[in-house]
Amino acid sequence: MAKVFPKVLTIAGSDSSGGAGIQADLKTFAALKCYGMSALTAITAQNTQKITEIAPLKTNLIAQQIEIVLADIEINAIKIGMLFHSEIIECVFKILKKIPAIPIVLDPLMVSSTGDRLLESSSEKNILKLFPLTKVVTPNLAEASFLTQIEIDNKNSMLDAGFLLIEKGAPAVVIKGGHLSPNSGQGSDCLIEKIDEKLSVTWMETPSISTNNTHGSGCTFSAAIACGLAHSLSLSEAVKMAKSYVHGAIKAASNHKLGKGAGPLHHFYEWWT
Ligand code: PXL
Repeated sequence: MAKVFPKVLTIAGSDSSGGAGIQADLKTFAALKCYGMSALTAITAQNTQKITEIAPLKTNLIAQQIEIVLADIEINAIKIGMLFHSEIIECVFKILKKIPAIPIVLDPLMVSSTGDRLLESSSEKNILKLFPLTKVVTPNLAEASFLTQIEIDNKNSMLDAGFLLIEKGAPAVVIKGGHLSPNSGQGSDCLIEKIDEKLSVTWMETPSISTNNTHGSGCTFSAAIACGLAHSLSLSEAVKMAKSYVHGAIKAASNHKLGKGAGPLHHFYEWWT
């Protein structure tokens, strides 16, 4: 009998250097045994050192990419990455609100590690509009802090920010605590889920890796969660699987260093050594 793979769509920007954005998402989908599809929101010209140009696509073209795929293919999960401005947020919102059954993972990214804006500053708060449509939102500390206006400098303030993001409409949130305690040797991520009106908190620790080959790790993490959900894992299982995959891909990246700046992850570390 023909084997059916879960099908996952990413709505995100293109990274010409292949480490982040749509390229990271599609590699992650393939590595985690999902059939990947993409709706491009913007094109960036970049390498491992810098971004020189960002061009958003017309919203009409973005809408058509998503709608034509949805009209034809049964999709098991959606990942949302770079949206760049409010009109794109609005366009994606209008389409996705019509398909409440498909789990959506939202990476609310705002600024790249090179300091370039992936979401215009005037549009940052508008990303909140998408929260109620999602299964989980995956901010880093800076994004969680910006969206809640809470200064996050320890695990308690990380939790406060997570609770507030749930109040703001997300059914669940994973805050990526990467830079919270750089000397502890541990990375602490926190999953907060609203289950039957109660909040459940799960802390997940991983030994931190000293490396700058982390370009696209946030994209890869949210894409991997979408794959877990598409494979019918529970949210906490999907997040744990995604953490373990990203950890392995960062660890293996040093054997495949490319570029002069922040290198990409090794998405296929389980196959190519
Ligand atoms: O890693 C965040 C990110 C997401 N999407 C695109 C990017 C980047 C970072 O550079 O270029 C398209």
